[in-house]
Amino acid sequence: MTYRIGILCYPSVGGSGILATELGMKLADRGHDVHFITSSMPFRLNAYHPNITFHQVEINQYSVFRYPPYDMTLSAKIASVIQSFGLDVIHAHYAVPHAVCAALGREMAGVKTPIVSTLHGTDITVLGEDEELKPAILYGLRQSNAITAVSHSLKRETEERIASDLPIQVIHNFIDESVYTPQLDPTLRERYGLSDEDRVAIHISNFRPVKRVDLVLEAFDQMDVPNKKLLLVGDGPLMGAMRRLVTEMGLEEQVIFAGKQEQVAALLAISDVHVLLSDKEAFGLVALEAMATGVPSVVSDAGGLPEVITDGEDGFVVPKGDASQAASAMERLLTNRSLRERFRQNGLVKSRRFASHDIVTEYERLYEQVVTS
Ligand code: GMT
Repeated sequence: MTYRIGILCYPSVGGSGILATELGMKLADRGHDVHFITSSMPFRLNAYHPNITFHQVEINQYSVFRYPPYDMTLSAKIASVIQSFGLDVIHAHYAVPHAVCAALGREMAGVKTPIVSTLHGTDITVLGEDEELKPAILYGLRQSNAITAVSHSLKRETEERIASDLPIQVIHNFIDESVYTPQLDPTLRERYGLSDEDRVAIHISNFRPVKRVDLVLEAFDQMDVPNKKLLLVGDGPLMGAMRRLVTEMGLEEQVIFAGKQEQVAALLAISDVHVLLSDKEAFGLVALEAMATGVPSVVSDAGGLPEVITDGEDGFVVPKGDASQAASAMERLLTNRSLRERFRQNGLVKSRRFASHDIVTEYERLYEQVVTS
């Protein structure tokens, strides 16, 4: 059975946008008719697909509005797509604003199109702390016909923070295994000025405070590893502060800022260890990307990260905020080739648990359940 599916997500760079876009593309490959309803073209949606339609939400910039009415415009767009294309299901990524807009859109269209809402983390772990927003989150979730969370940790946190009776199903994130493979581009290390002797740690994020790039630098600084290098990939609000910190710490020769990159698989493949020491992380898609690329991770024990990385098997899980434990875990991996190789092999096997085929099938089953009930 194939369906007409509307997908709402943040189209810009970020795990939830990547996941929603990859899911849409895989569903389209399986014959579903997929409609992305977003503010701009999702960044990974770069190839034409006959089963995919992109509906752009154009925000009215009328100067009388102090705040452009994005949520309202998105809801109206959802209503118009429901009416024009007869959607069978709407998949909202994030409770706020997307699940709420899905509910408003279906109400405006005067239909009962089922809504599947996927929680990705920050809507619960950050926005959920704001008492003023809680009713909106709860409304979006109560209006949903099915709710999924990307980790058991996020499911627990949603029950604790928002409401304990919400029927949440855990569907872990997946990666496109044709993209994340241990394929080395032999010229790439050289292009970043890296020699064969260099031991390379990599961190990839949006440089927001929650990612604790400062702690990554502190741990890297503490490590006693000859020829150590740190590749920092991404950009975001703390970039300027992190550049200054690198200078203050005298690490200019060892830290390479690679900037925002859309295809990170090749950069992961030239690295020896991946590091992610976030204070909050519902899943940590990048740790899975590293694992599938054959790079062991050192991660904090935040949120869902321990569901992705198994301590002592395919990486190390260290306490949140602890730079010295992170430093010694990175040091162990960077100085011990056989340990690295063992973790790499374990990780490659484990990453198959997050294979796109199985996880897309779980979403398909959920669509069938909400459409037929
Ligand atoms: O981590 C971010 O700041 C971006 C955010 C997003 O919207 O992509 O990531 C969240 O969703 C990802 C996909 O499910 C998860 O892998 C990230 O762990 C989650 N981020 C946080 O919980 C902080």
